[in-house]
Amino acid sequence: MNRPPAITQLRGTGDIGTLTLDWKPVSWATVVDHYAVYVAEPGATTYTLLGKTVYPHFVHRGLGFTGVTRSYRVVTVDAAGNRSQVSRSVAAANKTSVTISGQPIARVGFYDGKGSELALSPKGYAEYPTRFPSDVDYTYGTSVPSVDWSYLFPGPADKWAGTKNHTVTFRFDLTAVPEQDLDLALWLIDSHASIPGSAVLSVNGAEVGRLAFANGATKGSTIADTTYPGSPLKPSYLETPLSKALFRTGQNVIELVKDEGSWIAYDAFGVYARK
Ligand SMILES: [Ca+2]
Repeated sequence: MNRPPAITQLRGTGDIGTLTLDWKPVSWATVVDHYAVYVAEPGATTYTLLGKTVYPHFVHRGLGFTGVTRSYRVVTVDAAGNRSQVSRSVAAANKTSVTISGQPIARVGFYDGKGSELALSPKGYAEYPTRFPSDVDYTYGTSVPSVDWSYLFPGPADKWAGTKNHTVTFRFDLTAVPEQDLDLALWLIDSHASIPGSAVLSVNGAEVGRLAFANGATKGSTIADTTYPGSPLKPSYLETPLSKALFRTGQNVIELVKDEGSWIAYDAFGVYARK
């Protein structure tokens, strides 16, 4: 039997809920049927088959919100069914969410995989122009999620919201300038499948950057729950650091301007301090 070569340069990149594996594919001279990806849980010595792929790329999903280091390795299987030796194993962890590691400062909604606690949920988007004619302007502590924070954040591609840019403004107080950087946690239950677009993020009038949203399933405009078996929604988790230098004592303002693409559907939005 002629063994196909093992892959090289296996590496893992952790994100919230997922771990992405990439590797250098074997030479074109090998007719590959698939790569078999194996995982060992922490402390385990045995590897179990995680999945098969024809690409030099695999995403391990559903890993939760607390980082766990697992070991991965890959076997090349050629067209004749011959298996390579196992690749070198690599240890990699999914990321821990700031909603686990941090201390909440100001939040809208619960980080629970549902949008049902927010205004107009689960399918009242057509009322957005009349309920939010000047978009969402939310003050933490006095505004109410089920009344003042729309479950959908429309973009310029949405005719039902006027085919224009939209802004969400989030106001919260700090009793002191933070000693460490803060983190923004923007979780979505879903987004548009092909044009989720992006938004410009500003803090206290200073532009910080552009947040790009992951492709969803275009179902979150009428369904609020990602947590039941078979839910068609595709949630995503966006967490980004915010420099402590951006903040001040008293009222602070975070603004998102959706100037690209279609809507996103919120799970929760919040600012976290580091412990
Ligand atoms: Ca929620």
